[in-house]
Amino acid sequence: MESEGGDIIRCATRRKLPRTVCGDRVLWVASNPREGIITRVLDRATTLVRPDHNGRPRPVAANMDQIVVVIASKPSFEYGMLDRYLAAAELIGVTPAIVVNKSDLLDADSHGRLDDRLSLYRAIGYAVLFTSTLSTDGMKDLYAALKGHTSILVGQSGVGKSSLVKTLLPDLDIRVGNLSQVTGLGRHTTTVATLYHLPDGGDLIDSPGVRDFTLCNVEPEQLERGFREFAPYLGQCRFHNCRHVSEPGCAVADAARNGDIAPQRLENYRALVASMKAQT
Ligand SMILES: Nc1nc2c(ncn2[C@@H]2O[C@H](COP(=O)(O)OP(=O)(O)OP(=O)(O)O)[C@@H](O)[C@H]2O)c(=O)[nH]1
Ligand SMILES: [Mg+2]
Ligand SMILES: [Zn+2]
Repeated sequence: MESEGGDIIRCATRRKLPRTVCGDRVLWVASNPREGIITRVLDRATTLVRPDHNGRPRPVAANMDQIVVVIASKPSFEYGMLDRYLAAAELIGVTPAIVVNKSDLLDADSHGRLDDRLSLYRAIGYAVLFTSTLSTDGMKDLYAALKGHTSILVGQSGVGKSSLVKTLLPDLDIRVGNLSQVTGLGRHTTTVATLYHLPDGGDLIDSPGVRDFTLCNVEPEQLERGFREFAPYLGQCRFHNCRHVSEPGCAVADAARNGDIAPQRLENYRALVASMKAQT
């Protein structure tokens, strides 16, 4: 736990309190020098939740106002996970941004193609940044986007989240996923979410990578609000409970046909609805 003065204090938690997560704000009392007891966990403005190994919802971090979905330029990304993260961000009321890391691995052609595949996100107002921790391309823009915010970096394992933090905060001893040259073992994959302060204000949370990200605590009927460009059409469908899957008179489907919504996004939305139905 970090005090207001910036001291790190080892704290026990009073029983019956909810489990604290990275980014939580707490009340505490000192018990010994440099030791304390957490007496209360303050209400969380926002919480990012994802399923644990057993599929139970588990908060990862709290109180962020920006979710930065990191994808790697190679291997090529899939729309599915990106859209699930974006929907999660929208549903918890947090601004998402998209970072394509490892841009150094792209030649001009593949850079252009990837940029095209992501242009549909720019069109709906999401920031899309290309970064490289090797060439440091785009790092200034990323820093500018993070400054003054509490952001969490999320995405698959190995896309370079910890490397981005390390590049932004070179004085910290942050371990990244280099294989040991000698043994080939000991990949430093991040195991817990950790919050770092940015020098000019704002915080950055590094989170453990996931193979996949699924939405927790979201009902199929809420999902439409996770796709921000659907908003103008919601309530305009023939059926008030239209799920925008195959119903006649669907305003969202019409918008996709007219090119006002990217057909790819509607496809991703429908795939997500189908996968949620399959679960229940
Ligand atoms: N070519 C290239 N490699 C990079 C870049 N950034 C990170 N890497 C490499 O990608 C590998 C994984 O980096 P990490 O920063 O540990 O990835 P991570 O997203 O934190 O992974 P987890 O902690 O497992 O979620 C390391 O070998 C890095 O050296 C980049 O911009 N370009
Ligand atoms: Mg990491
Ligand atoms: Zn509809």
